[in-house]
Parts: sequence; C-alpha cells; structure tokens
Amino acid sequence: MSNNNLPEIFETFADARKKGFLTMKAEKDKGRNVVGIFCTYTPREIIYAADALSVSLCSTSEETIPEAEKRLPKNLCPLIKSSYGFAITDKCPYMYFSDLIVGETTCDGKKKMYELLGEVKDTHVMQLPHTRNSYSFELWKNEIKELIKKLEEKFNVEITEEKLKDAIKLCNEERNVMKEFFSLAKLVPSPVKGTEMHDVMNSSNFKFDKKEFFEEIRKTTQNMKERYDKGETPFTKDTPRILITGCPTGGVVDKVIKQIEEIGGSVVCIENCVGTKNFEMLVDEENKDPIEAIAERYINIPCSIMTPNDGRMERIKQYIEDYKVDGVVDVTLTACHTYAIETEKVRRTVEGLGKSYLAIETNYSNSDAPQLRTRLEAFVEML
Ligand code: BJ8
Repeated sequence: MSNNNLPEIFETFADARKKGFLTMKAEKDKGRNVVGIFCTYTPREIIYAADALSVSLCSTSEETIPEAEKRLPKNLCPLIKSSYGFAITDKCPYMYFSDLIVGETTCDGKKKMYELLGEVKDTHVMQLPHTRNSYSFELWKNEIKELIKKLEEKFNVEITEEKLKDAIKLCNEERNVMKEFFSLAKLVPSPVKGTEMHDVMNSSNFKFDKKEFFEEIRKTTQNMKERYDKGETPFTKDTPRILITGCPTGGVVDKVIKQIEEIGGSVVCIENCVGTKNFEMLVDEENKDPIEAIAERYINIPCSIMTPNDGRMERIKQYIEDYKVDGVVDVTLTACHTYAIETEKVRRTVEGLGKSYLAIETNYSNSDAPQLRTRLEAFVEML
C-alpha cells in the first residue's frame, strides 16, 4: 500500500456502511443472527459470544424524520426521530436484517421511542442505571445476565464463559487497534484529517470480518506514520487544533468537522460516541469474572445521561493535553437536554485550562450550515 493510495483507502472506510450490507446479506443467507444496536452502552461482547453479528442501526439522516414526526413530537432529538423513521419506513437494510434490537434506558427520548420500536421489531431494552455506585452496579450486572438469557433463548445458543472471554479479547483488540490509529493525531501537525478519522471510526460498525478490519487499520496507521515522517500532512504546525465533544456527530459531520477543516482548522480528537468514547477503556481480561468485568467497563462510559459525569471532564482535560488542543467545539443535537446542560461544565473545564470553547446546537437539516460556518470561522480565526 503506497501513500498515493491514501484517499482511496479512506473512501473504503467512508463507504463501509453502504457496502457492509452485502456482507451482512451473505452472512444472513448462511444462517447468521444479527443484533441491531444504537448505543455505546450495548455490551457487544455478549452479542459476539452468542455468535451473532452486531450492527449500528441507521440514525444519521434527516430523510426519515418527516415520517417519524407523524408519531413522535417534533421537538425531539434528530437522532431519535431518524432512528425511528428508518424503522417504520423499512429504509435501513440493517434494521431489516436485524433479528433483535438491543436498546438501553439512556435518555428519556430514546427509552420511550424503544416502546414504539418494540411494536415493529423484537426489542430488548436494558435498564441502564444513571449513576455509579454498588447498588447500580449490581443492577447493571443483572441486566447483562438478562441480555445473555435473552440471546440464548432467542438464538438457541449457549453463551459459555469461554465464549465470553474470547469476545472480550476480540473487542479489546479492536479498542487497541483503534486507539493506536486515533493517537496519530497527537503528532504535530496531525497527519490525519478529522473527517478521515470520523470515517474510520464509524466504519468499525460495518466491518463484520473483525480480523480483516484490524489488519486494514494497522496498515492505515502505518501508512499515516510514514506519511508524517516524509512531512506529507494536510496541515502545518501552526494550524489550530480542535477537539470535538458532545452528541454523536454521524448526522452532522459535514456541517461541523468538514467545515472546520475547510476553513483552516485541524480536528485532532473526536470525544463522542462515533469517536474515542467507543474505544477507550478495556475490559479486564485477567483478574475478574467476565460478566463483572464487562459490567464494569460499560457502566464507566462517561455519557451525559450519567449523573454525575465527571469522567467526561477528566477525559476532556487529558485529551486537551495529549492532543495539544487549542479549542473545543461542543456539539449538542437539538433537544438533547443532558448534553445541553452539560455544556456549562464542559465550558468551565475547557476555559479553566485557558483554552477556547464554542458550544453549538444543531440538527440534521442543512439549513443552518452557512450560519454555523460563520461561527466556526470566527472561532478558528481567534485560535
Ligand atoms: S453513550 S451519547 S450513543 S446515549 S443525542 S439520543 S442522548 S437526546 S446518542 Fe448516545 Fe449512548 Fe450516550 Fe453515546 Fe438522547 Fe441526546 Fe439524542 Fe443521544
């Protein structure tokens, strides 16, 4: 693989969602079971231990929102409306192939939407506690056991301790491979664009041959390092370095990350569920019972639906240092109350370190793209 191929390589990651469904169809034809998921809290290890495929369901396009709004309130987060819209219009091939959907009681909007989703697809909802203490941990551990029971019954399989341990190893390997990839952007100047990182991280949801995917990522990381060593980077050492945080950016990547880079910024870190949040923290492979270890890793994910959620602030501080960040853009999707309220704490954290902070609220429509561009331009110029 030579450096000249890099744009094409990134295209294959960008196309992963479109192409993945052919692989999925082939797997379905062979009798493989599929579990559709929506959230980073879904313990994928359990799905793999049931020998099923896990796939992120479509939720990033405004195309299906008008249909969803016939049943859901208009002033609801676009991610929830889009997800439900895809389910009722049959426009998401992954939803179509899913034998079961697993959701969690994260925000109010999602958990209530799952009730309606259950009318069109078999939907198993895990009761996710919103705080971390010994009682909530026991509850969450039980929810993981309930998920095991559900998958065993649904797919007529046995989820053994050995299968769980293998699945833990596989998911940890993915986390390590991805971490090495996104750590590339710690280099100055970063050899990788934010949009490219976004595509690669997002593609992990649609690459079903995991070992092959890990190899692709390792090669890409290696190539990017060579690109950096030769001084071939899309940025200069003076390009302002930006961290993205907040709600998942799958539906707003062009308006936010692409626009930032078009106007002269370098997105070096994406601290959300499309980005690093999905890959940080390993499940303990050595010292704990697998269910205990899985429960522990997942309950510690620092999403704004948790209270308190100080882990997110600590992580942002660490990233600002590690990625030499100049400014933080905090993205809230319209009507996402938990992330909207948390912007205050994020602002204090970022400004406390003497860095610049910008909060934006947006949805999946393109109508505010020019206005956002003006605000992002002013922000990047100031850095
Ligand atoms: S772990 S960020 S994927 S809950 S944006 S639907 S919170 S109203 S997506 Fe999320 Fe899991 Fe957390 Fe990640 Fe609700 Fe907010 Fe909409 Fe959200």
